[in-house]
Amino acid sequence: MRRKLPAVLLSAALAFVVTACGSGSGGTTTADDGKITLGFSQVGSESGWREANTKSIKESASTAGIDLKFSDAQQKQENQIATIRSYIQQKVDVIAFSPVVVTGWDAVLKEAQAAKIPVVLTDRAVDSDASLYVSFLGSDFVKEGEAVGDWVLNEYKDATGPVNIVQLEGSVGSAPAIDRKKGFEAKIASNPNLKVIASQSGDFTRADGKEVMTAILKANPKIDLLFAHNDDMGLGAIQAIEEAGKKPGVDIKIVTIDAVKDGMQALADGKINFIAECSPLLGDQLMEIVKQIKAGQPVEKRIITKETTFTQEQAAEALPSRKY
Ligand code: GZL
Repeated sequence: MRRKLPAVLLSAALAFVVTACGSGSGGTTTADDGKITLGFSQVGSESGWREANTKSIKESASTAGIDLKFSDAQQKQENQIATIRSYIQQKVDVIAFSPVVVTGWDAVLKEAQAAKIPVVLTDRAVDSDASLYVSFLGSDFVKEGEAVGDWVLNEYKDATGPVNIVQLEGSVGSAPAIDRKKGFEAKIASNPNLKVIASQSGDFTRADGKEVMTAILKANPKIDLLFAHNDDMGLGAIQAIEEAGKKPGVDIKIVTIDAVKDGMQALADGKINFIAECSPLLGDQLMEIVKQIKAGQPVEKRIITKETTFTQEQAAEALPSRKY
């Protein structure tokens, strides 16, 4: 005859089963309502690109029914590391972040792995071992630098003398700054007339772009071209160039990367000459990856976003339908 379990034991056993079933991969516990919890650490709010990226992440999480914990690190790696540690303590189901710089992530990624919480990199890469994260979702920054370099090679293919180039680099130590510089400089090396006479970080912000370009204009009377690693630094430099009494896009040609609305407007207005796109709309793809991870499905290690380039004519046509 089956002995009846006392009610208190039965309810305790039931509670354990429910809790166990509700647990995510490894030691995480999916929220009581079964919702996936994603902890996201964002670089900051330094540029129009970043604001569009944040909007994409938040809107896509809401649409996907994923419970998003979001933090803005104000471009400080120590803030990102502290936030990732707090997500580990909270036992979120998945951690995703856009690493402000390439180095210094091994320890915290190992802590997440020990806690059996999968990590997804978005937008920027790290130099940690690839076994420490599930996937990278973002752009190929070397290709973006090469696309700008190709335009410059063509623009000055008939130059008979030196073409003086200024480069405004992104945040020091960040993957986009390192790789855009690498792609651009390797591409223009084939024409010895193309000379980078000054190259300095403007930290991807409009204010720093203006400040650095103002100093470079004072020190260099003949500048033919500016390559800014993002639209925002290019827009800051435009202010500096105009305050120096020169015509941006004419006296000093300007090429940038991102293709956010303000950059595309300057391109259509003739103040910028060429932009290579870098899409910030990573939210939907990130939420798909998060759901695949929780469903135990395989995820590609490196997912590169599709991007294009814009001339002044193409910008005028594209502007009305741009999402960011
Ligand atoms: C690129 C992204 C860069 C943008 C900048 O994916 O990391 O950071 O190009 C942004 O506008 O600040």
